[in-house]
Parts: sequence; structure tokens; C-alpha cells
Amino acid sequence: MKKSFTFSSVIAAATVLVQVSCTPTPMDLTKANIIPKPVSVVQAGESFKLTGRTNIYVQGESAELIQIGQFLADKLNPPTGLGLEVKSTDKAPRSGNILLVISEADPELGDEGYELVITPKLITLTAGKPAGLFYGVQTIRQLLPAKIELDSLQEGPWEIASGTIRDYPLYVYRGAMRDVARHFFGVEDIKIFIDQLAYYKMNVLHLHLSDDQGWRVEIKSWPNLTAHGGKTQVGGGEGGFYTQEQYSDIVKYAAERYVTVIPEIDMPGHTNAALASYPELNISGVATELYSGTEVGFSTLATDKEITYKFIDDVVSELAALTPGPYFHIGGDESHVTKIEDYIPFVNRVQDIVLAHGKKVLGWDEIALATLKPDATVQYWARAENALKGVAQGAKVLMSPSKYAYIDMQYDSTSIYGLHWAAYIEVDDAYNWDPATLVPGIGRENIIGIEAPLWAETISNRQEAEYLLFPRLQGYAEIGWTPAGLRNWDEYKVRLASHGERMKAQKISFYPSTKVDW
Ligand code: TNX
Repeated sequence: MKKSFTFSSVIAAATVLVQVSCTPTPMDLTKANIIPKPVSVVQAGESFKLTGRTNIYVQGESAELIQIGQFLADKLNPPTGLGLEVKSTDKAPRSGNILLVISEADPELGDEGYELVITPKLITLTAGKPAGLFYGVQTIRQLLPAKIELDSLQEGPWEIASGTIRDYPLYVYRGAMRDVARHFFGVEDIKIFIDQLAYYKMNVLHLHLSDDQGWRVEIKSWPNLTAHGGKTQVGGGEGGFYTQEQYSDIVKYAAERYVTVIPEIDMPGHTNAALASYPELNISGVATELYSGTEVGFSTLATDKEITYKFIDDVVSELAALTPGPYFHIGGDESHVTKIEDYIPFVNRVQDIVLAHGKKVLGWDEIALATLKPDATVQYWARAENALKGVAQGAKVLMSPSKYAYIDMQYDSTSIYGLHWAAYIEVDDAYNWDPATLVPGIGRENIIGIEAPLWAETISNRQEAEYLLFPRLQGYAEIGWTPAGLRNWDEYKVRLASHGERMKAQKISFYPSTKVDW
């Protein structure tokens, strides 16, 4: 017993020595594997070291900046054990510290950009707005060894190469969609996902809250939507829904990470869960049965009944009140059993309801068949001619082309989850496209950004979702953030490979694609 103890301690000690001697001090900042790739990185050939004396100083007393500093401290303290504290200051701190500053002197950084200056003495993170500081904090995390992502105490040293990073996003909208209707995902799963989005500087979470298979958010004036319509999901499981309190908790958690939540209530199609809950919403006046299959395009609200618009007004009113973000997503896709002469006036009227509740309209590309209201945005997923109709009406386009950006598509024919009706999308295919040149007639100036939708017919828990999300989400994050001219698969795949260790440390169940040398 004693002997084997001694033996294993020797092995353990040797392992630590090997690890320490194998991790040379980082001296070249341009070798850091940051995703998304920053706009500019200049190296200075030295390094900064976190020590037991390092603290995080924020300029002034702003609660928001203190919260960002605390976010960084909470990430660094468990693995380093260094006990970094957040302090407010109005002057440059002593050597060995991290300083967070808001300054409007550098307009190029915009609302989300930051500059990170690392010297052997100090890390100075400057931004025009708090969101930029938050993204600079994510960069600091990625500059440290992968084990910084673990929540248990790890061996140092904790060093960062010196130099300057200047960085800001290409697009204002960098999002992903979670379909919580086909299979329900609880608050904890969504919060973990929000952290994953923020880690890669993504800033929108679109929640697909209703579909044929389930209604997933409490509407107090129409309680049967969730009491009945929330009770199942694909495959016949028990489903579920968010209470308004839980929904607000998600919105707040996201906002603290500079992620805007966009609620989607899909209509007039994809509405069986509502039609099963309230007979009066049906053309026939008779409630349908709950549905747990995966067909699309068979349901429609009764577009010529007044009660339908009362229903929509109530739903939009309650959700808009819980939604600080600017958009309300009205769906509008695949309404195959709604006549086009009913669909168009329906979409026109629903847009007015959304505007009346102070939100901008977002909808799948089919909504461009109607007369778009000012500030409406069309989400291009299927038909370029619809997106072009939107542009012709002065609308902006959100790029989610199913052949490239549908993160529910399988990687290849051996993938265990996912669909392949649009394409097989390997990790390189997901990365190798440019939203601004994909559709002739839709250019950079028409596009607000990109979104990767994760439809959930084939996935029912966090691990299954992560298999489809990772490692493609990183590519979408980079497409949204980094200028197209700086992106190149051969260089990117090396950075992505280095994120394998980070994903493992974060307990992400990613798909180890053979396109990447992990
Ligand atoms: C098409 S994308 C749909 C969804 C499905 C998805 C599966 C869109 C606007 N409609 O209802 O879940 O394909 O990939």
C-alpha cells in the first residue's frame, strides 16, 4: 500500500514537471489561438504573469463595469487559486494588475470593440462601451492556457504574451437559434448555451418558442397554451415550458452577458400546439390533437377570425413586455395550408400588432411576400428570391442559408443526430462561405448579420445539441465577427484544433470532425 502510494506520487510529480517544462512562457501574441480571429494583433516579444498580487481594477464606480470585472475574476479564480479581487480606481494601478477602462477617444472600436494592451507590467483593456470590455474579457480567457476553463485548482504559471489587440465586429447581429418546441430544453441548458455564445462573442439568442409539437412560454391570458399545448414534444415525451418568471430569468442572464433574446412565435403555420389548446383558433372551430411527429406545413391559424388577432395581440403584448431587445420574430415559414391570399393580409396585420407593442418585425424569408413594414428584417433560410423581395422593399436581411448555416444539418452520412434535407455540412463547409457574396443582389450593406438555427427534431438533451453545435458554432461566430479578408480555413482549422482542449475543459460534447487535427 505504502509502496504504491510512493510510486504514484513520483509519477504524479514527474507529470507535473513534464507539464511545467512543456509549457514555455508565451512570447508571441500573434500565435494565440483566438476565435473569432481579432481584427489586429501586434506582438511585443515579452509576457505578463498573473500572480497572487494581481487584482482587477475598473475605472470609476460603475456597477456595470464592476460586474464585468467580477465576471473575469469568477472565471480566473477557481483554476488559478490567485484570489483576484475587483476594485474601482481613478488612476493607473501598480505593476502586475489588470485595468478595465471605458473611453470614447477611439470611435473605431464602436459599440462592441475593445483594445487590449498587454505589457509585462499591466494588462489594460479599453472600450467605448461595456460590451466591448466584456468581449475583451473573453479574449483574455482565451489567451490563457486551456486549463483556465476548469473550475478546480490547477498548476500555473498563468502567463500571456505581450502586445496589442484591436478588435471589433463585422456584423451587429451574431446569433444562434434554439428550437425548444420540438424538444424542450430547460433553463439550465439555455444558460449554459448563453455562456457558450458569449465565449465566442455572439450576441443574439433567438428562441423558437412555439411550433406544432409544443408551446413553451407561459401566456397568462391564454393559460391553456402551456397547460395543454406544452405537454408533449417530438417522440411523445413530456415537453415542458418556461413560466414568465423563468423566461425573464433567461433574458436577464443573457443581458448580463451582452446577449439579446429574441422570442419567436411562429404563425400562421407551425401552430398545432395552439390549435390543440383553443378550438376557437381553428378554421373548423374544433381543437386538434396534440402532435409529436416531425411533419411540417400542416397547421394554420384561422386567418379570417377576429379572435385570432386578439390572441396574437395578447401573446405579443405579454412577451414584448418581458423582452428588452428590439425584435419580435413572427415566424411565417412553411404555411403550406394557408392560402397566399390569406397569408399576405395576415402577415401585414401581425406586423402592425408587433409595431404597436414597440418591437421591430423579424420573420423567415416568406414574410417578404407581404408588404413589409419599416424596420422589418427578413431571415433568409430557403429562397433567395424572397430575401431579394425583402431587399427591394428596403428591408435588411439576416443570413441563415440552410445549406451553410443550418446547424441541425448532419456533418456527413455517418452523423448520429441531425437532418440532411438541405445539405451535409462539414466543419469546413460551415466556415467557408461569405454572407456578403452568397446571393447576388444581397451585399454587406443589406445584411445585419448571421444566425445559425438549431432545429431540434433529432436532439433531446444538452449532449445531443452540443454534438451538432460544436465545433461548427465557432465558425459562425468568426463569420459574424471577423472581416472576410482575414478568414482562411487552413489557418482557422489550427486555431479550432486548439479549442478542442478548451471544449473538453468546458465539458462540451463536441463532434471530433476528421477535418480538424485535434
Ligand atoms: C425547416 S427553417 C423549418 C423548420 C424545421 C427545419 C429542419 C424553417 C423556417 N422551417 O420547421 O425544423 O426545416 O431543418
